[in-house]
Amino acid sequence: MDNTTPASLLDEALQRHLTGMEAAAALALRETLGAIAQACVRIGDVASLGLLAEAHGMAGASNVHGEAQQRLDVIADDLMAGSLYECRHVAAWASEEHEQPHVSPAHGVQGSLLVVFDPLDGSSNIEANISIGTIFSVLPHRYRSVAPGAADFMQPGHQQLAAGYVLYGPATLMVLTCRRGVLVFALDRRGAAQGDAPQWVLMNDEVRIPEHTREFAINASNQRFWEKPIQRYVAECVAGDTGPRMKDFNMRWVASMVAEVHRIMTRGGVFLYPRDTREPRKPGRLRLMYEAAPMALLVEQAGGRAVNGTSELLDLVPDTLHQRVPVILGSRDEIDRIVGYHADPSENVSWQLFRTRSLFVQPQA
Ligand code: AFP
Repeated sequence: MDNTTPASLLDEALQRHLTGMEAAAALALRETLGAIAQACVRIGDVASLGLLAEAHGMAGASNVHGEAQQRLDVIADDLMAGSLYECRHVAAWASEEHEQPHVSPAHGVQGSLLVVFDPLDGSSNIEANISIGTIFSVLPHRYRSVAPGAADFMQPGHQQLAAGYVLYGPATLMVLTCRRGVLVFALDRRGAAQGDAPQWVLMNDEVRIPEHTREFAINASNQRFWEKPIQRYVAECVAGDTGPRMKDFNMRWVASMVAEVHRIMTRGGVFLYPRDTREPRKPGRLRLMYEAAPMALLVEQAGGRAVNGTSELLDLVPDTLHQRVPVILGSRDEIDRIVGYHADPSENVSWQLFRTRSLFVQPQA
């Protein structure tokens, strides 16, 4: 083991956690999650060095969405690909940074798993030294003996075998589900001075998202593009104890989905990146396969709910690898309410309220 390999605490915890699962399937999952975790330790190392490692700044290229790549996007993508390349269970992987999936040269036919990932979510926050993260999803490679193509990845989120994210914040945390609840690991680097490998230490194996909340997260600069049910929901939150909700709400927006979801995992809340009318061709901002679906599985496994407004995110069958979807997730009671508003968008739309109370417009005299 070199000094960047996380020690076996993660594997020991997963062995216990996966008790009862068929042995070969459990081994494949453990080793694959170990490979992902190892890549994330290295990504975290580079991210934490920032300017010192010349990891800040633009890479000078664009990704498949036409977004300018940061150097750290490219480094993180390479580190993840390198780790998956060596993992004997991974037949192919797909990333935000590439148009097409990569088939493992050595394991493409026999590997039992597919991995989809966003190597560095929230990368526009890098230079501001705000929390960023890696999001990953593990799917079955159902038709083994043939190397997988893009069509093999087109599986609805409820078929994910595991999903998770690593948050590179003040602490480096991995939040993981293998469909048996949600586990939180913290990366312990305290042995580094003695040359000990960093260790993923299990901190919590019963994450529950509170059903009730007074906190929501949305990019309010898009307000004029929102559809009626979202206009109504936010207007009612902003109206606080003088509106129909009869309680005050608090708003947060980090613009880093991993940080946003982690806050919800910790204390509840609602995260919305809804459908809007800006670009009708793009029904949402976030990507189904490596943002929405893995986060939806985590949230549901923690007792929350994740929808696109009308349907469960985990039921959506992707059309393309980089498909975008509206995302609304978090505390169950609030998501139930928002789905209700979508079911009958004309019901009780508080346009009166909205005219007098906007996010940034002061009430008119
Ligand atoms: P980047 O990785 O390009 O910074 O995108 C981050 C993200 O996909 C997600 O993490 C945020 O919730 C969302 O975009 C932020 O979007 P806005 O820029 O509209 O605030």
